[in-house]
Amino acid sequence: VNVRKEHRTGYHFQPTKHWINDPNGPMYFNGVYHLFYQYNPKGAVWGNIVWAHSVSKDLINWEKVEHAIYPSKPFDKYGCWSGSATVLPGNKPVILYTGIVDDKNSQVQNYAVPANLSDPYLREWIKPDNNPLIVSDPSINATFFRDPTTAWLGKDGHWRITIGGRRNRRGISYLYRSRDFVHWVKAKHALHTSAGTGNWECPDFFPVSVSGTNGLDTSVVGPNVKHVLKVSLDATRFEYYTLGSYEKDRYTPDPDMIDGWNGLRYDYGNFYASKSFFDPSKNRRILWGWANESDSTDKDIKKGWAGVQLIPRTLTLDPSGKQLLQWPVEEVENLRKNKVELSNKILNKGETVEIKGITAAQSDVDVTFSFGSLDKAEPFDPSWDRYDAQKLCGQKGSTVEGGLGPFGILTLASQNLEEYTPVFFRVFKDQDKYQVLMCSDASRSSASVDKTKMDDGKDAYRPSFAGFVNVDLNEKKLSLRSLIDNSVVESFGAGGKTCITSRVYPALALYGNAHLYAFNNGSETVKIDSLNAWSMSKPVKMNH
Ligand code: DQQ
Repeated sequence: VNVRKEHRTGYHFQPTKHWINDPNGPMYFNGVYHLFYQYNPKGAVWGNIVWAHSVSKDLINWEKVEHAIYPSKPFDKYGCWSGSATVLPGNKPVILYTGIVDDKNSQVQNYAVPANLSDPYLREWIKPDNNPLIVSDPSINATFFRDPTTAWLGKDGHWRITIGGRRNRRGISYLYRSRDFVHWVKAKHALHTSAGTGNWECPDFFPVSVSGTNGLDTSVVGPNVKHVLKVSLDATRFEYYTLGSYEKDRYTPDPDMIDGWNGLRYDYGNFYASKSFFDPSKNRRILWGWANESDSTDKDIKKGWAGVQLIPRTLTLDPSGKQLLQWPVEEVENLRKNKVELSNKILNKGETVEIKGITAAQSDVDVTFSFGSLDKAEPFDPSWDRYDAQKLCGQKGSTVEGGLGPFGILTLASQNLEEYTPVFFRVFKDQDKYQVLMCSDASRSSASVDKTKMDDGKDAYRPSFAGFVNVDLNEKKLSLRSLIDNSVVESFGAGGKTCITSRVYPALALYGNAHLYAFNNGSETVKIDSLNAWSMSKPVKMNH
């Protein structure tokens, strides 16, 4: 394969070539982080799926090792799909994954264990002969029965896992219990279900602390704990999560949670099949998500690769208890160099200021904007769909003048702004409160001839991704951090309350030709209180 370098990332995880999708079985074991992922060893399209495997000491520098799990037995002959790792007492890792057993995509759950626990990289994995561990019963549609989670241990000494599926249009998270991790019995009740959501892929279920920012081991329960259930919606390719309580092996979302399409999302952009794990070395919960390409399959094949893993994020509960916060793991900051700073810079309506001195194509930008008043916020039209931020951003883009906002940054911009991906805020007044819209708008991200059509004739996928930010504006400030990496723009609004990832394919703003600007197109003057930006080095080890 002749791999095209253009648009490959500098510091995001990707193999040297071919297709990747879901992160699988992330874990920390004896000083080493393990990332497995869905991989096609034969091409840049989905298929022939194996678990590729990379190891790291810091979540940023990765070393490739042998594929951990690949089709070889009747119970996984047609594919080794997603799953999770659990470190059992006695420090023994075990992987649960979905095996495809026929050409109809019938699914069973299997396990694999390291061949040699004293190998620090756990290169070789064994699939014992008592697989499969779990087969579907007649109440389950075997083609929608996949992606087992990390197991948690109940006070009764029994392990639990949940597995995604659906019954008609109802999304389901099946619950299984086991005393010995080998014999699994389906519980009478599912962990949770929700009508009308369609098939649930890659469920993730874990506790978060209500009294601090430490992450919790997956088995922790108690009064200071809330639970999170995240599901990936097969039908729309986005994920949503709820916060709730877990009792008697049932999960109940809190009353104010939206349990469906309009639910909270980890990321309002290109982010799917995510999975979290507890990192005991730093007492944190870490979230991994996959970002697919936003280009045609033809283009993926031509460039010889498709898909990246996003920068792992630390996950904590917002002090309000109403949502999660995400922030790039601190280790990514070790890649920062050539810091540039700006402070107290006024941006009047229509002003754009260039942030010079960094390699804008591969950078980390952290900025706080302030404004003197909220009075100019535009009224929020009651006819707008409160749950369709993306539609609103499509209408009210970065060039559409406003009152308070749009203001933000123009990432991956060409010198004369023929192309750019703006990440910005726009504040609306909605009766007695404010609505803060955050956008990451790919619609002008590429000046190439195919900007409206992809080369297979389909409309280019250049969405105006957006989400609302549930933030208190009392201090009249809004902060934004973006990790920019050639074809990735990963943004964190208001300290990680709202996150949006875009995949974009600039034609001009490549490498040294990419620029970064801050802008304001609202009539209210805004100030860059402080801006710090860095060029990002390439990790030393990324030898995939
Ligand atoms: N990808 C895997 C499945 C999972 C889906 C197959 C989600 O196990 O449901 O590659 O992207």
